[in-house]
Amino acid sequence: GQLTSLKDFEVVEVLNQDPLNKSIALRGRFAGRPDDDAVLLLARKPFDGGDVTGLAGPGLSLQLDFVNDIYSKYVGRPPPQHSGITVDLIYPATAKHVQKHREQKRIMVTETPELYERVVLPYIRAIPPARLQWVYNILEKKKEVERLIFEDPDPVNGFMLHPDLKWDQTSPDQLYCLALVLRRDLACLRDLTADHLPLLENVRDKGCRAIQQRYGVPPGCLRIFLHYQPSYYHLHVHFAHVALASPGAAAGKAVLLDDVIDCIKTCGSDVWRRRTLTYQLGEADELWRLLGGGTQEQQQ
Ligand code: M7G
Repeated sequence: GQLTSLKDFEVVEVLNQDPLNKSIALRGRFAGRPDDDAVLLLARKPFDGGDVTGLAGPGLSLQLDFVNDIYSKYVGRPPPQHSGITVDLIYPATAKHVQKHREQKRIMVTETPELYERVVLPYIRAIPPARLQWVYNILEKKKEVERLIFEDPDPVNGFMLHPDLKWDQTSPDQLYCLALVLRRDLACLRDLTADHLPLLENVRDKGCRAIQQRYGVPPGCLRIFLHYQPSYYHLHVHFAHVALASPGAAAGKAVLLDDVIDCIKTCGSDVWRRRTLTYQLGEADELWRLLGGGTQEQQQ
């Protein structure tokens, strides 16, 4: 349901604090539902670059911190329209959600094709389909309909483009969009072959065009990538502004869509099945345990 305040919410655990991103992740419970965890992500909104006069104007009250020669520092209290924070709620949250947002050691792992077939593929196949409910809600136009940026309805090469959950759509230089392919038979990077080149190129080309038309951000300002491992195993492509420094854009997590395409063209159709892939996982990730994490062999 819809909330108007958090009066019935009780914080149980601070999962993570990120002063650089000005965000925190909390675990909590709602009154009367002691068994259901909620994950709450709070972040300060970026300044709206289009409305600087409203921010640095009479609405901003100042309290002096110190003055030294020509340098001074204040604590400013912005007017309400500039002091918003984004509040993302996952409720009821699974143990997996809690673990994903809890601060944890990151570890690099190397996944050979053999490990993929023996460990990772069975892990992916065992994930309950309910995890993808939000994806199917979008594809079936039950949710986020008014947020749709672009749609190509082709059953084989089609996709839908939406603003990602992570982006509040205030500033284009924080742009983050998500393309979900319509077909449901592709889980991740490992499934991609030369058969899917038209799909991948279609997502790239039409996704770029739609973003330029809607937000004025040109293709040269977009970092377009897939995650390996993703959190959700229904093929999707991230479109993020190149200026955005998010952990999801880092090596060991993001694989550029152009590299995915070029690799298939230069190395052969089954290259993503044959490659050994190195990536990072959280220590609390189930996959890390399945891959033998924590054993002496891996710790060396
Ligand atoms: P991922 O690579 O599977 O996992 O990306 P990650 O979360 O580790 O990056 C899934 C992407 O879908 C992320 O960028 C999420 O922010 C985004 N996302 C997740 N959910 C549950 C939603 C949603 O309900 N709506 C939208 N628009 N985006 C979502």
